[in-house]
Amino acid sequence: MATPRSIIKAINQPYRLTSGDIQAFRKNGYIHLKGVLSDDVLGYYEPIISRVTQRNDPAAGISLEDKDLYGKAFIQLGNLWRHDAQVKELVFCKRLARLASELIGTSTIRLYHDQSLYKEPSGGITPWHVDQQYWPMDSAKSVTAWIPLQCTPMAMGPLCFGRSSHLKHIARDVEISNESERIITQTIKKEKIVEIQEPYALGDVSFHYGWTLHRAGGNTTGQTRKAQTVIYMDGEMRLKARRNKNQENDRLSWCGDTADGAVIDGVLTPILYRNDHRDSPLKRR
Ligand SMILES: O=C(O)CCC(=O)C(=O)O
Repeated sequence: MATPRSIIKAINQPYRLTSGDIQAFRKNGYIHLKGVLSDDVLGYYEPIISRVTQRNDPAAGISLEDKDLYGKAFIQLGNLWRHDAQVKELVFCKRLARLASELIGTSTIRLYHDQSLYKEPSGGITPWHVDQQYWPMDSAKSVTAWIPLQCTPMAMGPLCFGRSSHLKHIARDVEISNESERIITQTIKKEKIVEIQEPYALGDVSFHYGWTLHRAGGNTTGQTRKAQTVIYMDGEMRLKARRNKNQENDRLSWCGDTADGAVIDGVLTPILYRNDHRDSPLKRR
């Protein structure tokens, strides 16, 4: 069945940022925006994303106790847009891609990949980490949209950000692990970085830079914490020499046959938004 036109319209119309929003994002390394997606939009896409995640769960059949730290943190499925045409509508939508473009200040925005992150009931913490440790990108112009698919109280493990930590070069070579949790927890105390963790209402979406420190608490509720993410990068992002095995894995997964130093411009990383400057971003919603 085709997606209702009202839904397609809603996910492609602009969300108006203020200049204060953009400044706050660049200073703090993250922004938590209210009312980005309507109840109708989430009510429509949540069951589709959940079905795709369930059907393709790479760890299906393994109980929570038998999973490693990463597996306890969440069920993770990448590039749902390749599995389902309707999920593709949301992942490719202009409302989110435009926000990404305005926040990081690029004239074009490219998809890096999307993923669902489902924290099961009693699911563990997501340890402190930086995303760009995993990404072979030659600039900091990357941003993740974190889209909870239900309202997410503190007990479910919403994202927590280290304010302005993207400017500090902390733990950039440490992959997500018990060690990243330990090292970053200590450094945050030492550097007096403020931790911001807030509940998300339905429709709230946050954006964080690839170098922003973040984590999530465990899910102490009896309900799965469902989140979809879309990772965007500058349309001109180039492939850099890999610093670790994670970046090499990501190159193989997402970067096709891009040569070192070239723009990451493959079939998996299309341009999603071009800012044609006809419509100023800095108007009130
Ligand atoms: O959903 C989570 O618990 C972690 C998400 C995350 O680290 C990210 O989207 O970058």
